[in-house]
Amino acid sequence: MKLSARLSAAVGASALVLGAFAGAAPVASASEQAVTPPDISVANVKQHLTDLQSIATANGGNRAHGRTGYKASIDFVKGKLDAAGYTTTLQTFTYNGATGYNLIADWPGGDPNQVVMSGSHLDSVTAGPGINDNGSGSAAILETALAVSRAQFQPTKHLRFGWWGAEELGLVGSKYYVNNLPAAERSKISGYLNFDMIGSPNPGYFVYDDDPTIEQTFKTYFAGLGVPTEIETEGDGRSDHAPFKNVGIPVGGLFSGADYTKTAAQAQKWGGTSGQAFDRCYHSSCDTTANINDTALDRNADAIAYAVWNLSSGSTTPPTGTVFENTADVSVPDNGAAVTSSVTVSGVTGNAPTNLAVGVNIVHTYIGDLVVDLIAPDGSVYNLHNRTGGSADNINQTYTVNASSEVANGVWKLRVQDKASVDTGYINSFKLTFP
Ligand code: DTR
Ligand code: ZN
Ligand code: ZN
Repeated sequence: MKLSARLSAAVGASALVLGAFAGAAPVASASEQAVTPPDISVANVKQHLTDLQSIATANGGNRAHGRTGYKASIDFVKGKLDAAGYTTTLQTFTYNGATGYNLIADWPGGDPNQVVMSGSHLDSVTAGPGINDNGSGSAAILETALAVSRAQFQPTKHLRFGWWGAEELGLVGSKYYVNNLPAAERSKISGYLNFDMIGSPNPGYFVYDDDPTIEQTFKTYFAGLGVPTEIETEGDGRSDHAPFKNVGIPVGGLFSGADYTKTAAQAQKWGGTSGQAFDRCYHSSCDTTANINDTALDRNADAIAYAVWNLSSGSTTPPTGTVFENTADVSVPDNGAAVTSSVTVSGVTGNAPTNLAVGVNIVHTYIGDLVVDLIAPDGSVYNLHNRTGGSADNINQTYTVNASSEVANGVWKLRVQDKASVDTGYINSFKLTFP
């Protein structure tokens, strides 16, 4: 169970809640409409990729952990950030007998107790230069950071960027960073945005389905472009957002696909080639500057800037709130028995409030199949969803429940039952916020 201040969803179709925190977040006021960041020049991002390619070429063909090409990559990124006014920190660790490096860059200013962090792994595999995996994410957040400097952007929240080492060996650098971050510092990170492979040559447009506010921010951006997105469901644990998520920090991110094959339906909505991998050069020597789709890189880089600007702006004073959350996935049997996800509430005096915020995140391909109930510690049932929504995907919503007749402390359950055949899904998270 986790207690932490968290971003919470209340994002309208056109407006954005700018980084509201725990509790039933206020609906965006007129003054909190989305802010428009500067355009991120894809030419600048591609120039960074060309420079990373040159570094790999000059260092044995790769930028892998423990090789000279990785340290040269770190020095390249650090030099640009130092020149742009960032406070940079080089964090070293040892893995497989070699020194690894994380680069952390803080943009001076903003509330140090509300940190919006963006990160990408900078290392490649030994087989090649790693331009899409993950020069693309590294270069895009680098150019976003430089755009912040050029604009002398002064958001409400503090901006931090990270470039991770040894991701390819098991998220080693990002794990080291999170594991060595004191709990008090972790709780200051209001969101971590991860970008790993965002320029795939046969691209998809995938949005991480973790923190609802971050997810909706990206969806709002792509909706504005008229570009459909899909939920990135196979990424859990597959990149550097995992160590942050595992300690309760809200996470999100973008992904354009790796070695999985693009379906005909996906080619219909995104173009490209069905029956072919999103990136045929994944972890291969051909992952060079020729292995990039400029449109995907451009769109994703601009989406990063949109999220950084919007999640760090706004004057919303985070309301207090105590969060109890269970993020363990619980599979929902197709047309089968009900399943539950539980949280144990403790330390809350008296009864639950009239506005108990119940955060529900269910990944499912036909929410009209579902009955969703909140079960109080005494067994009282509060129905949240009763087979509405038809063929829509996923329930990602915060319900406000008048639970004032219930004693707050005890085991609360989210009960989900799929009552029709074919479509399936799982409980992704269940969260109670006591204002
Ligand atoms: N593990 C990443 C590539 C990767 C594979 N699936 C996902 C999902 C979400 C983000 C990244 C990935 C790597 O090879 O670096
Ligand atoms: Zn990789
Ligand atoms: Zn990667």
